[in-house]
Amino acid sequence: MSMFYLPEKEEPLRKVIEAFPFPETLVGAVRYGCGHINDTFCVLCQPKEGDCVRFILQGLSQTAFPRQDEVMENFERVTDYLREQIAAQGGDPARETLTLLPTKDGRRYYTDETGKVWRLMPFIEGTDCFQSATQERFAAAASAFGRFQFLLRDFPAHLLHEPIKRFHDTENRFEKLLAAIEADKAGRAASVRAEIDFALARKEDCSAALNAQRAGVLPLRVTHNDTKLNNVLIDRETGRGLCVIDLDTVMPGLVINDFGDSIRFGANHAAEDEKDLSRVNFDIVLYEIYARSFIAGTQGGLTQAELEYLPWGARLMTFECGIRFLTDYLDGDVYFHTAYPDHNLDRCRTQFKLVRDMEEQFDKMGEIVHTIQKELQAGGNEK
Ligand code: ADP
Ligand code: GN1
Ligand code: MG
Repeated sequence: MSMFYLPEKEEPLRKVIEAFPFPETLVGAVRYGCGHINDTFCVLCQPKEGDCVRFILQGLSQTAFPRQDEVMENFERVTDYLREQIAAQGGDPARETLTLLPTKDGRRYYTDETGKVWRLMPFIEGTDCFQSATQERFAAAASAFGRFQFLLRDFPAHLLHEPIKRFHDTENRFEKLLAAIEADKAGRAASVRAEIDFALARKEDCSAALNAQRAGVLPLRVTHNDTKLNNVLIDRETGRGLCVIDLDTVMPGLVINDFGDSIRFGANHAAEDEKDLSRVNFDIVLYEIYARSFIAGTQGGLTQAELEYLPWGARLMTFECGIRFLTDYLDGDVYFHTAYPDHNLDRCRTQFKLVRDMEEQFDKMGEIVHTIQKELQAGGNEK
């Protein structure tokens, strides 16, 4: 590893890299991607013959995932299952789902001296990962996440751990916000009164989906739970949503949340941390495009109640994410990666702006789902 390039601040990674049997000459490793949770690196190797090969080396966040063994057990079970399903559908499992590459001593991942898990995966080449939507990209992501739901429809949910308890329990997220306001660990509460008031005024909303779940109206399914546009790799050649990644939160959940989290992140033209809120606007055209491809991608897998609640999924995931950013801001930025002191606050503000927009257009959001449903039924009857 003498000529190997590693930025000085990443020196601890050297030991991790040594745990894996990389082919031939290691060229370098650099931080990669825009995830807010894990430590992701791209490792470059030069084999004796042919082009350089890239790998993704990822260390799991110990803050987000206290039970790292459970995350990895889920990861393996889900990807093993997906590999079979993809092959059965005539797809290419090596490109359409993630694969773990073993350590030198034959383990499926490496655990460092702090207990942090590191996993190595082939870099899925010929794909792009986008931070903002166009109509084409958004439709591609929607089909991929809809298909993901379809492929996992019969996955035995009891085999899955719940790596983050109450992950999309919006009522509990609200309680955590109240606790963070009360504790005011970073001394920031007084400066974000407007954001706190915005959240407090929406306490009742937090129960909209949970009440329906408790009443047996919305079923639990195996869901992804983190369906941002940058958690799907899009095939550069075909433009298709090829591979759903970031599988650490796959667990039983509500399908409306998978729909909603995608809308939260993608159905607008500004970044999640845009400072100029006049640029942050919920785009109902993108919403419609996503809804059409997502519903089609599930291949008739959604119940009538799930379809009815899709708009709530969007509104709730956006609100919940806003209160999570606000909570982390009040806690002193301990959960999400941040690049500057007010980063979580800027993110919270974009989410709350989008919530306001969605509230204004809520009826229209429901009508759009109805229209799509009719279209798909008519299309189905024609066949
Ligand atoms: P986080 O939980 O921090 O968001 P992700 O698993 O989403 O971590 O990975 C971060 C980024 O790394 C992704 O957005 C994507 O750009 C890239 N990435 C992850 N796995 C792969 C892969 N197998 N091939 C290509 N790119 C990948
Ligand atoms: C995190 O890991 P990443 O960046 O794909 C977070 C999501 C949030 C999202 C906000 C495990 O997703 O829940 O919605 O940031 N993931 C976890 O951008 O907390
Ligand atoms: Mg991610």
